[in-house]
Amino acid sequence: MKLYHFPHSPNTRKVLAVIHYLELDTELEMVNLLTGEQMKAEFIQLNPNHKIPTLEDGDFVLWESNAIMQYLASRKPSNKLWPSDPKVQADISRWQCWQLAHWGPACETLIYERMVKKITGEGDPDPAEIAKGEENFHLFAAVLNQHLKGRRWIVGDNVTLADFSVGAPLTYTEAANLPIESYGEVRRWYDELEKLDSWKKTAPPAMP
Ligand SMILES: N[C@@H](CCC(=O)N[C@@H](CS)C(=O)NCC(=O)O)C(=O)O
Repeated sequence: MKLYHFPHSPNTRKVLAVIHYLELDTELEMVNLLTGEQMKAEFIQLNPNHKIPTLEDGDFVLWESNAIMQYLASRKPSNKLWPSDPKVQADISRWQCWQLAHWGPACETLIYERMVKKITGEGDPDPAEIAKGEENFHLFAAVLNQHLKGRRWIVGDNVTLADFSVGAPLTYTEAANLPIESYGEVRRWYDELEKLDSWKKTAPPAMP
């Protein structure tokens, strides 16, 4: 199996965390987003959305990070990241969908405005975008904070794909000044995630 990735991308990080946690034998090929390698014809043939992560397993090509995580986890039956109980899987899937639809975009707006624009020289943060990002961040952080009360992990008693998916955008809490200080449960849970070897090993290198 080969994973096309970019080490600074939160969507890459959640997939790499699964690979490390389950010790899956996977070849890694970097697609440098800063130099536009994702627009090369060979890559567009694999993923017409020109986005990483993208997985190649023989002639099966899969894109969308959360789908890749589920596919990889199902390669190792009876693991705790993606237990086989349909209700548990549905619950994990629910949080992965929530991340993709609501939580991720709220965080990404702030990450783009406050961090990515600086790196790519795209100018100052747009105050209207920051206001929108912060409003959405607070809306969804409150949902997550409430859910985490009395829970160590998002679903059940063990770390699962849900924690990797929802945790990934918080990689850039400090760099993008994500306002999590008033969400004590989110902070406590994310600190726990940061203690895992599979999370530590996938921390992005310093930005160029
Ligand atoms: N929904 C997709 C989003 C993937 C995504 O946005 N990838 C970004 C990096 S985090 C990317 O490759 N951007 C390059 C581009 O759009 O050209 C997923 O979860 O895999």
